[in-house]
Amino acid sequence: MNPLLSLDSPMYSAWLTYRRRKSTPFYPRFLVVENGVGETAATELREGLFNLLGARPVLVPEDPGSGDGVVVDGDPSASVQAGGYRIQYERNDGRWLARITGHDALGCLYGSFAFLSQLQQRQDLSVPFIVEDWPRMSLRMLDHWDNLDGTIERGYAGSSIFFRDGMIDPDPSRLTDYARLVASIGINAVCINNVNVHEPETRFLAPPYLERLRSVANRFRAYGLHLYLSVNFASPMILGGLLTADPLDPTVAMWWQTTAERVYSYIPNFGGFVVKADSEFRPGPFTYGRSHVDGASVIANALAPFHGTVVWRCFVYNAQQDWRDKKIDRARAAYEFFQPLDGRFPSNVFLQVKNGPMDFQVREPVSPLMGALPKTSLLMEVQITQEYTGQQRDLFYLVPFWKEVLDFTILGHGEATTVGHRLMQVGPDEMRSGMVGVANVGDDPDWTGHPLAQANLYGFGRLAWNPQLSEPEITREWVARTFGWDILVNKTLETMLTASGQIYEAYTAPLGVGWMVNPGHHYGPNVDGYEYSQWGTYHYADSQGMGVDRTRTTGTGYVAQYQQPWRDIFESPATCPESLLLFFHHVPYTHRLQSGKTVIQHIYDSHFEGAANVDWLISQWDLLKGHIDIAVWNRVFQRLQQQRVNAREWCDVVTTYFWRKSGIPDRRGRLFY
Ligand code: GCV
Repeated sequence: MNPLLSLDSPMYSAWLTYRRRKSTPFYPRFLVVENGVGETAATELREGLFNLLGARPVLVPEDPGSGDGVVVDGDPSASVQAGGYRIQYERNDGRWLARITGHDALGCLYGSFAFLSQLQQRQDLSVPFIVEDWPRMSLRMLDHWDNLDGTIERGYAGSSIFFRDGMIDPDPSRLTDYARLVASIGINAVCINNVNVHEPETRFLAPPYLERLRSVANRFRAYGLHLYLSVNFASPMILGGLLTADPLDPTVAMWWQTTAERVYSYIPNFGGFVVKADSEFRPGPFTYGRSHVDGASVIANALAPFHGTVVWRCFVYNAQQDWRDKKIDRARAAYEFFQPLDGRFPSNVFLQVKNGPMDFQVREPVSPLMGALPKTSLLMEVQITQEYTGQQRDLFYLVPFWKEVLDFTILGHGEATTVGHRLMQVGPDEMRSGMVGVANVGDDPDWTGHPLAQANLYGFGRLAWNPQLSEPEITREWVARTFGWDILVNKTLETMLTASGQIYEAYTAPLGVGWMVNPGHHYGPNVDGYEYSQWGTYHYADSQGMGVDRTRTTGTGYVAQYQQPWRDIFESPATCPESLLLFFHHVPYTHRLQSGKTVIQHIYDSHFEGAANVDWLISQWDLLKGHIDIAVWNRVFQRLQQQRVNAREWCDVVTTYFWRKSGIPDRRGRLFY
């Protein structure tokens, strides 16, 4: 836990910070919660209304007919979608009534949170209004890469909130606070353990652990969250003592069935299993000459009687590549493995595809698999935790980047659509879809290590709820809900967040080249850190030029995985978006960009500008001193100071590297080393 923020940090309540409104025409005296709505909605409303309006309404069985009040009830016709709701705010005979009608109990809870959020955002209560909303994606999931010892793979906000030193659920009240936080943005599933399932977590499927996991699931249930677990494909051997994990072996199938029965006997609303198989040295069906369909099916069939789901990851590639062999291209791998399997998975299997073909680099094209699995339930995986985007020390607001992916055009059933629409799709044979975010949460008092990184968690939930929400809308909401109403704070923070990703990109990875990071922990610049490695992660910089030729004509052929028009657009350096130029093309340093600058001059300029813009971020933050809680202000200030040092290091290393490599001087004569 980070000692710099105390536990009563205002950032602990995050966007559920309910500040007292100065004035309100609405003073609810009663609250009616119809049968079946659930206690959670009632508790949230009573506490929320008290904090926001100073009124703690009395719970009554029906509208007493006088005084302001809130009525919550369930009515499936209120929204066509599960989890949907309608909020109606009306004035009758001089009294105010807010009616929250959920499609179901979950809709009532989401509607209650939405109502409180409107009050928080100072919705004008003097005019009656009706709002209807519903979750557009069926699965809205957070994945935690947490281990039983409390460590978090790629975690930058302290230790696990789910595990500590071998213990499950070490801090129940924190878990409840987590559940309400993420439910309030519409998350409905949480996988609490690392997809790299080591020996200790493999044992989660055994009774003593299931007993403890049940308490986590119960806490989650009150907030409509389904518990998922990552499982080890070799569990039948490690846990079951079998001699094989071959998915076509009947004893293996039996083992998964018995295990599923056991899990559901402890946790009846259990969500399902997440599986990383045949990826980065994890066991999988390839060991037995079987396919991913075989592997996923044996587990899916065991879960099916309980309506459980398998989330099968497509992050599969050759992690022992010879860097000398320029024909292999890691970017091609996921498509090559999974596109031919479209339509062959059982209906309770989701394929989980990372947003780009590599691995959450600052800039990657959209994975071509997004448009290539029309007959499969599809989840898009994004990384909220900032492994390659500043590790919650540097500021990087991810929503604009995710929006670009969600708005990317693909072909769906022969018609142009967007990735966002594809993920909203509910198709034949119970086909479903959604988004998964690798969580950025730990036990730091502000949850995310960098207070402003909360915006990424919030933004993920909002986009999984509705990918059509705009970036400014989401940003405005988050800032207002978290920091309240102060024009200076709102405007300044919105500007800082919106600019932050481009600033980071400018001082780190030029024109779509990735992987120039220190190996292992992935923080800080190391241009050749992954250049001569086994991981398939190269930029091929030499004295003449740089970038990876992925074209059909002269390169690795990766471009051919895209549907038109992208296949042609990416194929030529003349039409390829410049932000991805070096991802798709190997070009000379003297190649001219649309700006008229050469690639090398662009590298020099963007790095110096990016580093200078961190000073601009600091100057913006300075404006907010006295307008934001001082502990939070100090914490962000300290992070920004660190970012200034990091950006300078990035700038100096990258510019000096390419100057030495190319021998081409900077037109502006800046200092290299
Ligand atoms: C959990 C990247 C990360 C790994 C992560 C892996 C994955 O390679 O560096 O830490 O493993 O992605 O998504 O499985």
